[in-house]
Amino acid sequence: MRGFFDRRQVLHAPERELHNGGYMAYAESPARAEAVAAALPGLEVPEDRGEAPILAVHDAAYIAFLKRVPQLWADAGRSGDATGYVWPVVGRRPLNLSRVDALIGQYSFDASTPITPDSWTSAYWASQCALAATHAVLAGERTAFALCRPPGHHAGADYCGGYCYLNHAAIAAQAARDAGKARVAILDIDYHHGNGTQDIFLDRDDVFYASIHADPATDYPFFWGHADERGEGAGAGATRNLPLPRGTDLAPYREALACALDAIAAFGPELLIVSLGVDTYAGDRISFFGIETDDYAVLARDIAARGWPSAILMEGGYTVEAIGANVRTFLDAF
Ligand code: Q9C
Ligand code: ZN
Repeated sequence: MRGFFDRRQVLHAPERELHNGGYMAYAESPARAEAVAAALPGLEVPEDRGEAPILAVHDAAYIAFLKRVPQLWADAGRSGDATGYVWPVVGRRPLNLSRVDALIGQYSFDASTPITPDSWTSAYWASQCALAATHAVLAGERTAFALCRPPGHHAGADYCGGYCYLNHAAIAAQAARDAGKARVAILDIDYHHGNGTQDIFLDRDDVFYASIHADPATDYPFFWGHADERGEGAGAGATRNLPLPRGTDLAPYREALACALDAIAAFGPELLIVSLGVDTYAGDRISFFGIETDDYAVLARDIAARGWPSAILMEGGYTVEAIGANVRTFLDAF
């Protein structure tokens, strides 16, 4: 299987994150990508397709913000990573604010995406990997892999959050639509609900979004991913959420996966994008499912058996010692 990765994706290295009331070392580390790359010999450097496919999903003002924040942060006399502390949830209305702290509040939804001088560069190349894998599949490969890092599924059209700055799965799906594929499905099997991906396609009927994740009643991102979120307007019925309790292991996970795959089959996609998070792993540092390394082969075969041309994009997975084996096991079986 062809796979894509660019060395510039490890430049982004925030120092710390707010976690359960204190700071801890940033879990979404460059070492994650290094470990996956070490387990997958032969990854290719993606072609540079420019910003146009990114701007087909993300607002131009948000992209300008990502590029500009490090300079604004320095101009304000700050050191360290740019992080916000005010989010306009209450009484939100359009304002033309320019202070960096206000802009971070406007363009993010949580404190998990510090912005460093390298964040844009690393996220940009992660998107290029997703595009390279997608175009490989559009050109006739049955499957291709993109080592996207930083990940993407929590990022919306005009916001970052949850370690995500650019939504690579959405960018890939939109590129496939623009290349003439009428119906694209995204299957999100990261431990966390992909609120950004859902938000981007919520009111559309051309991109189906199905997600299996920890119940947001107990787990991040809390406010999205509940079973009653099924799409809006033209997109009514084109979103499917399958929340599962903490402690879920292979057997119940496979039942949910069969439901998601049946829903995707009823939609009839011409291309499948898999948002692959291996933070469902039993030993994950920040998550609470019970999927073992060998189980990833079972899940991969369940998905591959449906026969859809598939681009597989990396999302989460935070136990660096296991992430390579988990991804490799999934891809080998696929
Ligand atoms: N105390 C992905 O797996 N931090 N994002 C939560 C909980 C954010 C996970 C802190 C977790 C985001 C792509
Ligand atoms: Zn996750």
